[in-house]
Amino acid sequence: MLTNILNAFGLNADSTAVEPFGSGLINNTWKILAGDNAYILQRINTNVFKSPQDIADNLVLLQDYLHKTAPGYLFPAPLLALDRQYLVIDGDDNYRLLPFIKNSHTVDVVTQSAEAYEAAKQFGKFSRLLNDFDAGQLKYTLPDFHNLNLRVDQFRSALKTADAERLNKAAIEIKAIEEYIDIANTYRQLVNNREIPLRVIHHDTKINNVLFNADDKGLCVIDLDTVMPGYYISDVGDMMRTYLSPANEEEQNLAKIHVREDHFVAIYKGYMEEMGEVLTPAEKALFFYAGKFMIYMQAMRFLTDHLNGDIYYQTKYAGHNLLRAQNQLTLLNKYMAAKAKFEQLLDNQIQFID
Ligand code: ADP
Ligand code: GN1
Ligand code: MG
Repeated sequence: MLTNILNAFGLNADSTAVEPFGSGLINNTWKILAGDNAYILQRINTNVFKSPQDIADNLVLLQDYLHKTAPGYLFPAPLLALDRQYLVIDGDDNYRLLPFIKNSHTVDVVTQSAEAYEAAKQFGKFSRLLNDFDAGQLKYTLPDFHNLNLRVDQFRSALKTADAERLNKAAIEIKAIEEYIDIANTYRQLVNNREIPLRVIHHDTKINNVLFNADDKGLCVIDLDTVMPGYYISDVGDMMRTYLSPANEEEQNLAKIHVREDHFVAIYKGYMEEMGEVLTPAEKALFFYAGKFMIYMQAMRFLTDHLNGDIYYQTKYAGHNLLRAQNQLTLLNKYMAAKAKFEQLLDNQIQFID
């Protein structure tokens, strides 16, 4: 089925091995083995990314810049097809090919604080190396992706159109989202604060978007579709969301969700080693808020998708998105309860605002 696509990238489909790969929720990914070479082939989800060409254009700009300013940096950008385009288009489907980074692996759940440290360092390094790149040159591949105000609007619209059964099942979670609305009010203020600049932000820093080497050291960041201008709280917050708990967003036994405080310190250290000199004091004060912001937004997005009839995230069973929302709200509660402990572990050097 992928024969024409592989051929368009100059690979002989008859002598390649193709297997589905990874556990992403958005794109379809295959690992391709062709002799001694390995590749990642991806079909971009165009329900989500309406203009895959914008992604390709952004990556070319970043690749050229990094090539000049940080030549040794590992940046897994797409490869050209035989027609010298980055995308192979087949009807509505858009495909791209990347080099498979040799001897790399991803993990779906953080099992030790060293992984959180390594990943935070990789995401921090990415933004630091691009600190002098004019983020305004980048296209918004997903307009309003982490615009919490808009996510609140989408949630409220879903409340109006959801069917009664889905609404009833989600009554407790809907109430919880409303009770935490202050998190969205803080966001409303920070977008008007000139000390909180737009930077080049990855926007999807979950742990399986970092490649590790055989010694479990961070190699590079991947999944660059959502690289665009944004606030640093997006990246730090998604790390809190996905590295602190030993059980991830798929966990159905909510008792397994808890916050590992040493992992918070690991994220802080790894990220700040790279970005500490770059962030403004106003940004640094938001380091804890970052986690609230992202966990809350993700809970809201899963709940909205549940109310909308599971149209966005891939689901495996009835009620999957509702369960994910419950999971994220549980994490949010535990995260908020750990604030004083986090400050103490950082020797009270920094007062985090709410
Ligand atoms: P999604 O947007 O669906 O999450 P990703 O770009 O993150 O897609 O790719 C899914 C998985 O494929 C990753 O988590 C990783 O395991 C693997 N992967 C992606 N790109 C590479 C690469 N260049 N080298 C090695 N593995 C990769
Ligand atoms: C999606 O692409 P993937 O699977 O890494 C989503 C993120 C969510 C995440 C939740 C474009 O990420 O925003 O945080 O699922 N990406 C998009 O697992 O919506
Ligand atoms: Mg991914």
